[in-house]
Amino acid sequence: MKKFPDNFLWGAATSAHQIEEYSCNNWSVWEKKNAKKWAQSATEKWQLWQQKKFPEMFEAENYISGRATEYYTRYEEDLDLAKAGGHNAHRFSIDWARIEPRDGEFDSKAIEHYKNVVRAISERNMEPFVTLWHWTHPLWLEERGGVLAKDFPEKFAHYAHIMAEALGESVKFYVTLNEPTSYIAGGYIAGKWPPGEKNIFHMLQAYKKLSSAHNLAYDVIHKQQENVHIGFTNILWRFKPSKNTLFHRALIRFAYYFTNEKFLRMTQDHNDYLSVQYYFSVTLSLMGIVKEKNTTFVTDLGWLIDPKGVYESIMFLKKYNLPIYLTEDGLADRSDMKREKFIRDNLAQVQRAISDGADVQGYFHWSLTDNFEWDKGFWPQFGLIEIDRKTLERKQRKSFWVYKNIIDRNAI
Ligand code: IFM
Repeated sequence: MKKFPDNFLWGAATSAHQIEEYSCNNWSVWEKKNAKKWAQSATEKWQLWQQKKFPEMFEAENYISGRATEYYTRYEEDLDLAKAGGHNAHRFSIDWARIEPRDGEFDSKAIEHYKNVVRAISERNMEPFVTLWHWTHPLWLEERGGVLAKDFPEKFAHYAHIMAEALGESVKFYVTLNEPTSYIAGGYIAGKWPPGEKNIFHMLQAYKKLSSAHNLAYDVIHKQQENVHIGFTNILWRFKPSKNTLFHRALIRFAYYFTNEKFLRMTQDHNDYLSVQYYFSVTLSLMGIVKEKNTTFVTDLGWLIDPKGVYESIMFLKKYNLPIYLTEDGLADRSDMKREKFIRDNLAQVQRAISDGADVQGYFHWSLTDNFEWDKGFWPQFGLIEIDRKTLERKQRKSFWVYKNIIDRNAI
């Protein structure tokens, strides 16, 4: 058995829009606008084996978050389950749109709600990891340009200040922004996420706005509390060239810079810890990402399972000499046939990185329960806990207990 460090944080990660019922933000509007189109284009998007296995992808309803998992009202039940799974930490996010539904107007009931969530986490002896922006913001802000709005950084920092003040000393870990580069790619390059653009100029502006928002919020929260740990979560990609030419290698370097590095550089000196969110490796050709032909080592979404990327991602961050947390790690695997091995293999890579000197201090599985997977809707199921879509009944998957066992031993 290989031990993890003492006081290692073990938990699961979630995000507001993916589990809370009846959100009203930039994403809820976006999904309503696109649900039909996504259902109709499922044949082009997904391979035959996926279409057969997950016919819900052809229904518009699949793409509407709606009542989600009713976490907003059932959070205590889910936190009890996390506790029963041995978790000593829990990552969740606050929906800014609930907190500031109109510009400058803060909803005291919503603030109180999230204070109660933090209290409920702490009462169960779990460390709250609070994300302030997990891709959703208020509609009034989206109408002004979303992350490109002139005052986005200031507005975000003000909201961060309000929340940090309300939550006080009960929160020691903040995530300002979740995977800003995924949002930038989805919203300004691929055009499949809000605001649905394909505009390189706006993409570059989004890097600027989001990094300023992070840096400002970092300063504002630290002014209030010295001893909190603040960072952003970073999606890290593993790229492989389709051919071994100089040109292909340069292409990989270019892609690596924009996905894994640029945001990190733009927020240097404004991070108390660094984060790894690694989901897959991809092969890049001059035409873009090569469609994965392998159907064995892939998740239900067709994402290639490649644990080496966990080690590489951690080692890439090691040079910054900051604590590292895996703030998300998971897979869509409805039948739960692959999750156990996935967790063990990935944690073995974490161990390897620790042995090689990386200061990894925690791991959050994505996700605690099945949830709403953005433009893919409900069919991809990432949960340690399965949710029956009709009754919303929660049921631990086998991997839930495997993960518990690892946590109990603090070892694999
Ligand atoms: O569901 C998402 C999450 O919101 C951000 N990271 C990746 C997950 C899986 O796609």
